[in-house]
Amino acid sequence: MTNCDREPIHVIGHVQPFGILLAVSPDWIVGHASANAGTLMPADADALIGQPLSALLPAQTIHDLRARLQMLTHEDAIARLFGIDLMRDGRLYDVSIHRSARNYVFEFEASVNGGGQRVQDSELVRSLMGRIQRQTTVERMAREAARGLKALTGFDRVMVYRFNEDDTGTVMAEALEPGQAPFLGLRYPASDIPKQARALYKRNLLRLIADVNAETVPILPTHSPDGHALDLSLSATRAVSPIHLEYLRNMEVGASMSVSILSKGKLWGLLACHHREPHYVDYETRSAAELFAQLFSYELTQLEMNGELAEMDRAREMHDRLLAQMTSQPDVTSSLDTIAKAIEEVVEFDGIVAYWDGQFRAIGSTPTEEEFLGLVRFLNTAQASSVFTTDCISNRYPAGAGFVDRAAGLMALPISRQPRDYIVLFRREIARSVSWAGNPEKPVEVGPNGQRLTPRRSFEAWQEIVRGTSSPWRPNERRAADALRVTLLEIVLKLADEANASRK
Ligand code: BLA
Repeated sequence: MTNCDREPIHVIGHVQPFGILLAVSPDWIVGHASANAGTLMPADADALIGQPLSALLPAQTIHDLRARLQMLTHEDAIARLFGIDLMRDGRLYDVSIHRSARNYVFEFEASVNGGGQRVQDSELVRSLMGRIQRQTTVERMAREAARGLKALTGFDRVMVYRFNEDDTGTVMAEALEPGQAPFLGLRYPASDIPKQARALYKRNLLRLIADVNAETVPILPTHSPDGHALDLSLSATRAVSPIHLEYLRNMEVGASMSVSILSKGKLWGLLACHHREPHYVDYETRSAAELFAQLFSYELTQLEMNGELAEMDRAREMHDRLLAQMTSQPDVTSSLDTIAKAIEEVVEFDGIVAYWDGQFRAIGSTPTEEEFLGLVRFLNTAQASSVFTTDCISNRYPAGAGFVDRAAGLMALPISRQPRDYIVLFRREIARSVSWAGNPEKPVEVGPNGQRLTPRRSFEAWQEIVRGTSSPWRPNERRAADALRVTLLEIVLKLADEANASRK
């Protein structure tokens, strides 16, 4: 765990100044109030604590709020009201309600459009979704989503930030104002969005930082009488980590918003928005942005799944063909051409070796037989009962450096019961160039918060040339190889049986 992973963001004890927060017990006694509560109600925050909410708000308001609690049907549910006259004095507010432990938490924001924005917003979301649905690649879909969210929320810059397998992230699409320097294609270290933040963003899908320089408002008291700080995980107006505010200031950003993109239960990425100046987006429009991101996530998942299904179909066809062709051949090494042609259709590779019963055969760019024998000893010790992949052989097997000019990555398919016989696919090195935002080797400095880590100051693109590495093996390619291994194992056993039978 890094310091960043320990930064307590869900019990931060403050809201942003655009929000007013009240937390009440199950019997509606005020337990916490943000220090600015006096701007809404006729008493200061201190004086509200311990009072029944019914003594503080008009009866009709209490009735309206109570009715909304029925919408809190599951643990992470959030109920919303737009443009309601809380004090019956003509001032309209948007309201967010959720449960936090045993409390009900109410958050109020002065309403900009008095509830009238919703129809316009939903009309816009509908037409934006039409454009998204027409796209046939994830990249194009992401570009439409960035443009769409920019139109909906008015941010200067909207990015689609996609998490890689190692939790680093890449800006894969971007919509900008003229004259802004693009971040498109830049990669950011995993620590920029620490673990607990990524976990939180799966539960609470949108966060707005309306002004990175605004003074935040404390929630009173900091701890309830039973010693707990109020859990703000689902809050709409939560203040954010000072570390992250420093990061945004370093980036010369005045306001930030991000909306989660979930796919198959995972945090796939974020729609990340920046503004050079402070930028408040009202709760109605934020709710529309959240809906837009949910619909986009759904379309994205569908598109990705369709691609996977098509690939699985091809893998199945390849199998059937292989099975038919190989049963007429005497052994694995002599059918290597057939095998290579079949695999080629589902997995990309530059070289292939069959090693069976002590016989070596190679096609394309591979290690020599001598080099391969060393590698087999290593593979035998690796978890050789299933498909084994690496995109950097020399990381796992140092002697691999000796043939890096021919093979940098491998996928090994063990094809006998004992780890001894293999089909191994090789990929050549690609000197990949990764553009990091700032030097990733120096992600941190000591900052105003003492010895804690602070984000790196420079966001100048920093090129890292990755050597000795092949392109990564995709999960789909692994799946196809796994299925193929089972087929090959079947064929191999059958061939061995036949050989035995003819010897008798
Ligand atoms: C949160 N970091 C975030 C968030 C983003 C990023 C999008 C979500 C909050 C928001 O919407 O602003 C990072 N923003 C990015 C990236 C881009 C961008 C990568 O626009 C790329 C274009 N951050 C650090 C380090 C630490 C850190 C070293 O760089 C830790 C010390 C912390 N980032 C950090 C924390 C949060 C965060 C604690 C959570 C903020 C919160 O929700 O309270």
